[in-house]
Amino acid sequence: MIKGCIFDLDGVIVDTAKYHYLAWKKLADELGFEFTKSDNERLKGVSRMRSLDILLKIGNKQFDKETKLKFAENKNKEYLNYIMKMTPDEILPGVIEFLEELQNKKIKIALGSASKNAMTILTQLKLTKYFDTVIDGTQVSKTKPNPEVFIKGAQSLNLKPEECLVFEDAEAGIEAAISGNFKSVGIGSIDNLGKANYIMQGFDGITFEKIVKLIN
Ligand code: B16
Ligand code: MG
Repeated sequence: MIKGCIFDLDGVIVDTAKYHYLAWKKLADELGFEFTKSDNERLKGVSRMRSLDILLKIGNKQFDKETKLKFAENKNKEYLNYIMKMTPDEILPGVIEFLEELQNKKIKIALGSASKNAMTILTQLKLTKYFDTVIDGTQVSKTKPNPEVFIKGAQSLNLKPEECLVFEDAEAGIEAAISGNFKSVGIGSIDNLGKANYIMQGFDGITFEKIVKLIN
């Protein structure tokens, strides 16, 4: 029986990928190489430092650790300029209705995100009141596909993994859910999320009750 839901943030609750793209692109421009929107797909769900490594590989550039930390810090400052201008209008369609349905049904709610900015984003979107617990990039040492973020989420909700449903838009996130023994819903395409128990385009028009029936 599902007693809790664990949500990824970027690509599930809000599209912050477009701001990550603009901030990483600024760094690529400064370093003199092209970074496309299709390249940006490879950074979804990936931690900040791992994202930087992928970006530098695309540009065929190498730097020492200290320089890389400075690049990541500058990118994050640029990213936060966008994040601080976000409003609740940017919450993806159907998300609030879905969270309210969960609250009404006494289903526990967790966030499980790789982002170190997750609390800032939830605050900007006025969503903190819905979450019983928030596990973010500041609390995990192993990134998805390792299930650590979801396992910590379930533990914090006092639930077993098999009692939780994970919502994820990244392939690594679905893999993390499966390896942690969670049921999962993929938000996006069957091409990369085919291993999820159920796949949908978003929360618009969908209910928790319907999903539970479909995955059982
Ligand atoms: P930050 P998620 C992820 O969020 C993003 O998809 C990914 O592109 C980003 O690099 C990562 O957070 C770290 O973000 O730089 O804010 O710590 O999908 O796990 O909610
Ligand atoms: Mg995501």
